[in-house]
Amino acid sequence: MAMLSFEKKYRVRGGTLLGGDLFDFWVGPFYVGFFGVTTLFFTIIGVAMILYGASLGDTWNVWRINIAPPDLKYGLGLAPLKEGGIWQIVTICALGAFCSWALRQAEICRKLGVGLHVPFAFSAAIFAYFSLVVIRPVLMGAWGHGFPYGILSHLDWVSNTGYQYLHFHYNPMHMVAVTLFFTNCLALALHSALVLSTLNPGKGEVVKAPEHENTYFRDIIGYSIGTLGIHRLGMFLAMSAAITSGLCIIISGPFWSRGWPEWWGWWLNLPIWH
Ligand code: 07D
Ligand code: 07D
Ligand code: U10
Repeated sequence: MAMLSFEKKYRVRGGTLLGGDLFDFWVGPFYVGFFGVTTLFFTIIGVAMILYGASLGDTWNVWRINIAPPDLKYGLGLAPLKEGGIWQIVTICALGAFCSWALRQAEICRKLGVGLHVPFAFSAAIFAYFSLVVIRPVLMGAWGHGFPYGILSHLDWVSNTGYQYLHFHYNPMHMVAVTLFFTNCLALALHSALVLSTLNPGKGEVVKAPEHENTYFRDIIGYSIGTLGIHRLGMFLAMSAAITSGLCIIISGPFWSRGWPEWWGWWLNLPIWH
C-alpha cells in the first residue's frame, strides 16, 4: 500500500478550475471534480442515445450498429430525432465529454503542480474529431457531411469520402499527416527499445544510465536528441499528426472539391517546363 500513502500526500483540495470545493474529492482511485461529473453526464446521455438509436435500427450486431448523421437536405438545422437528430445529440454529448475529460486532466495537473502537457496533447485529438463533425460540415453547409457513428459504417464513410476525391493519398496534407504518424511510430519504437535495453537488461546485468542511451545514438548516427528531447519530439510528432489530419479533411471539400491528383497540376504548370 505504499502507493496509497504516496497518493495521500497529493490528495489535497484546491486547484480546481470551476466549482470550488464542489465535487473536489476522490472515489476509489478516481478523482471526481466538476468535470468528472460533466464527463459522466455527457457519456451517459450519449451512450443512452446510441442505444436508443441502435434500438431503432435493424441490428444489435455491435460491428453493424449505425447512428447516421442527418440527410444533406437538413443543412445546418436541427433534424428530427429519428432522421439524424440522435446523431446531433450524440455529437454534442461526445464533444461535451471529450472537453470535460480535457478539463479534468487540467485540474489534476494543477492539483499536482505539473505542466498542462497531457490536456494539450489530448486537445489535438479533440481538434481532429471537431474538424470532422463540426468545422468541415459547417464549411460545407450541412451536418450530413459528418461521419456516421458505427464501427463499420465509419470505415465506409472514410473510404467513400476518400474516393470522392479520386485518390486521397494525393492530398498533400494527408501525406504530411501520414508521414507524421509513421515517424511517431518509428520514434516510439526507437525510444521504447532504447529505454528497455538500458533499464531492463538481461538477468545479472547492471542497469545502465542515460549516458549509455546518448552514446548508443552518437555511435550509430552521430547525434543524440537526449532524454528530455525525445519526449519533446514525441509530443510534437503526435500532436502534429492529429492536427495535420484535421487540416487534411478540412481542406477536402471546403477548399478543394476536385480530385486530389488534379491539385498537383500546379507542378505541371510551372513556367519552367514551358
Ligand atoms: C487503442 C485507445 C482505446 C480506444 C478504443 C476505441 C469506441 C466506439 C462505438 C459501437 C486508438 C473505443 C471505441 C468507443 C464504439 C459504437 C457506436 C485508441 C486506443 C479501442 N474512430 N477508424 C477504429 C473511433 C475515425 C478509422 C477502432 C472513434 C475517423 C480506420 C475503433 C473515433 C476516421 C480504422 C475506432 C473515430 C477513422 C478505425 C480502433 C472518434 C479517421 C480501423 C481505434 C470519436 C480518424 C480501426 C473497425 C483505436 C478498426 C478503427 C474508434 C474516428 C478511421 C472502433 C472513437 C472518422 C481506418 N476506430 N476513425 O484503436 O478496426 O484507436 O475499425 O473520432 O481500421 Mg475510427
Ligand atoms: C479523429 C479520433 C479522436 C478521438 C477522440 C477520443 C472515446 C472514448 C472510451 C476506450 C485523428 C475518442 C474517445 C470515444 C473511448 C474508452 C473507455 C483521430 C481522431 C477525440 N490513410 N483518410 C486519415 C492513412 C486512405 C481518408 C488520418 C494511412 C485512403 C479520409 C490519417 C493510409 C483513403 C480521412 C490517415 C490512408 C483515405 C483520412 C486518420 C494508408 C480511403 C479522414 C488519423 C497507409 C479510400 C482522416 C481527421 C486521424 C482525417 C484520415 C492515414 C489511406 C481517406 C492521417 C496511413 C487512400 C476521408 N488518414 N485514407 O485523423 O484526416 O486521427 O481525419 O493507405 O477524415 Mg487516410
Ligand atoms: C503513461 C506513461 C507512464 C506511465 C503510465 C502511462 C502514458 C511515465 C508511470 C499511462 C499508460 C497506460 C496506463 C497504458 C494505457 C494504454 C493505452 C490507453 C494505449 C494502449 C492500448 C492498448 C494496450 C489496447 C489496444 C489494443 C489493440 C490496439 C488491439 C486490440 C483491438 C481492440 C481492443 C479492438 C479494435 C478493433 C475493433 C473494434 C474492430 C475489429 C476487431 C478485430 C477484427 C479483432 C478480432 C475480433 C474478433 C476475433 C471478434 C471477437 C472479439 C471479441 C468477442 C472481443 C472484442 C473485444 C476486445 C476488447 C478485443 O507515460 O510513464 O507510467 O502509466
